[in-house]
Amino acid sequence: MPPHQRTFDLVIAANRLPVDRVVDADGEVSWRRSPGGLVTAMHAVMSGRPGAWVGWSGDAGAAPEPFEIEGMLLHPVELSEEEVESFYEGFSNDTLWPIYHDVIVPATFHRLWWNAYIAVNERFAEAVCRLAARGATVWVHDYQLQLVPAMVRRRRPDVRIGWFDHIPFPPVELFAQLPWRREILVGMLAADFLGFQRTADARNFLQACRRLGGFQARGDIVTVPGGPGEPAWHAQVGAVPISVDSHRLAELAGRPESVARAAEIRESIGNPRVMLLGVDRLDYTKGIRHRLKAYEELLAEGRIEPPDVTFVQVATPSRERLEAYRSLRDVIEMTVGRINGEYSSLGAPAVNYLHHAYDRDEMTGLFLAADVMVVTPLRDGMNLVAKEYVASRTDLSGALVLSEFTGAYHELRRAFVTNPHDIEGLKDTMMRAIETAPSAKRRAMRAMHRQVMASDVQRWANRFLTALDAAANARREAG
Ligand code: GDG
Repeated sequence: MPPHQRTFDLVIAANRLPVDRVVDADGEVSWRRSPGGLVTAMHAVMSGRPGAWVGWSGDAGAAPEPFEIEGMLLHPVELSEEEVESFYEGFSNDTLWPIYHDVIVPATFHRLWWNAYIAVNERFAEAVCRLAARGATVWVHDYQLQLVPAMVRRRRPDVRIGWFDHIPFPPVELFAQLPWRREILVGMLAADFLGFQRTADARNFLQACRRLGGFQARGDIVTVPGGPGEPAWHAQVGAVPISVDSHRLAELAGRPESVARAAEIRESIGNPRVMLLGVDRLDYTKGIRHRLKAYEELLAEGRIEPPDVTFVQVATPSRERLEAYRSLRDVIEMTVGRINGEYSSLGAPAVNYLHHAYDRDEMTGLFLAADVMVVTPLRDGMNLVAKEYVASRTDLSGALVLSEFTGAYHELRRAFVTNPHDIEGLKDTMMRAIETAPSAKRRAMRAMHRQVMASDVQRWANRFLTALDAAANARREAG
C-alpha cells in the first residue's frame, strides 16, 4: 500500500521529525538522526513499535514525501518561511519558551504569531487524523502543539489522545501573562491524559485550569463541561518524569573504543587531574554563563589552576536566528575568550569551548572522560544530560553537580546540588565535587546509577501509555 494510504495504531506528533536532512557534495539527500532531548528519548521508545511520526523536517517550504525509517513512517508537515518565523521562532520560542522558563528573558507577544500557531497546529492535527487507525493512540508532544489535542478530538472522537509536556509548566502567575491562556488550556484538555515532568508542573497546570480556565479540578482530574446535550469531559493529569536509554548508554560506555576515546580526549587537553564538563544546547535556560562565572572566580581566587583543573564546554548550536540566543552566544564566547586570555598557557586552555554537535560515540567519550559533570540550568523540564552522564558511569566514578531547578534533581538527590544563582554557593559546590573523597562520591554515584538504570526511557513510555489507557478506559466506562 502506498505510504500515504496506510494507517497506524500509534501516531506521534512532535514539532520536529527525529531526523535532519543532509545533502552531500554530490547532491545526494539522506536523513540523519537529530540531537535534542525529545528526539533522543522518543527514538528509543519508537524503535520496535510500528507507528507513524508527524513533524516538521527542519527546512522551510514544501514538505518532502512521507518516508520510512527503521520501520516507522515519518510524515513531514510543511512550514513556510513565514511560519518558521511566526510559529516556530516566534510564538513557540519567543513567547511560550520564556514564559514556561520563569521569564529568564522577557517574552514577546504578537497576535499574528498566535494566528500562525493556530494554523500550524491545525495542519498537524489534519495529518495525525489521516494517519490514525480507528481507535488509535495519538501521542502529542510539547509546547509547540498545545492546540492539537482539541483539534484532533473534534475530527476523531474514536482515538485516545495523550499529551506530554517536556518543558516546565509555569506557575499560574506567569502563565496568566499569556493573552491566549484559556484557548491553550482548552486545546490541551481534550486529551485523555496529560503528562508532566514534575509533580509541581502538574500542580501548576491544575491551578491554571482552576484559576484561569474556570474549570473544576479535583485531585488529578479536570472536568470540562460539554456543549448543550453533550456529556462533560474528564482529563486526567499526572507526573511521568522522562528518562534516557540507560542500558544502551551503559553498553556504549563499556565498549573498549569509548574507553580509548575518553583517554584520548584527556590526553588532548593536557591530561588534567580534574576535567569538568558541561554539555548543553546553547540556551539561556541552561545556566552556562553562571557556571563559567563560578569557574572564572575559582581561577581568580587561586582555588584551582589549569591545566590541573580544566573545563570542557560543549555548546550545541540552537535557535540561532533569535536575538536572545545570538546575544547569549556573544556573551559566552566573550567570557570564554577572557578566561582563556587570562588563565591559559600555550597548549593548555583553561576552557575548551566547542560550538558543535557531536555524535553519540563522542558524547560517550566525553562523559567517560569527565571527572565532574556540571549541570546548572536556571530552569529545565528534566535535563537528560545529567541522566546520560550517570548512566554512562558504569564504574561508579565521577561526580554530578546538579541545579535544583531541573526536573532531574527530584530523582538524583545524591548529586552535588546547587542553586546556580548563588555564585558563591556554586563555587563551593564545584569545589566539593572536586575534593570529596572518591569513596563518598562512589556511594553517591552508585545510588544514582541504580536509579537511572531502573527508570529508563522505555519504562517512562510504558508508564505514560498505561496511564493514558487507564484514563481512556475510565472515560469509556463512564460514558
Ligand atoms: C527538552 C527539555 C527535557 C545535546 N548536544 C548534542 C546531543 N545532545 C543531546 C543530549 C540530550 C539532549 O540532546 C538534550 O536534552 P536535555 O534534556 O538536556 O535538554 P533539551 O534539548 O532542552 O530538551 C528538557 C527534554 O526535552 C526531554 O524531555 O529533559 O528539560 O528542555 O540527550 O545528549 N546529542 C548529540 N550531539 C550533540 O552535540 N548526539
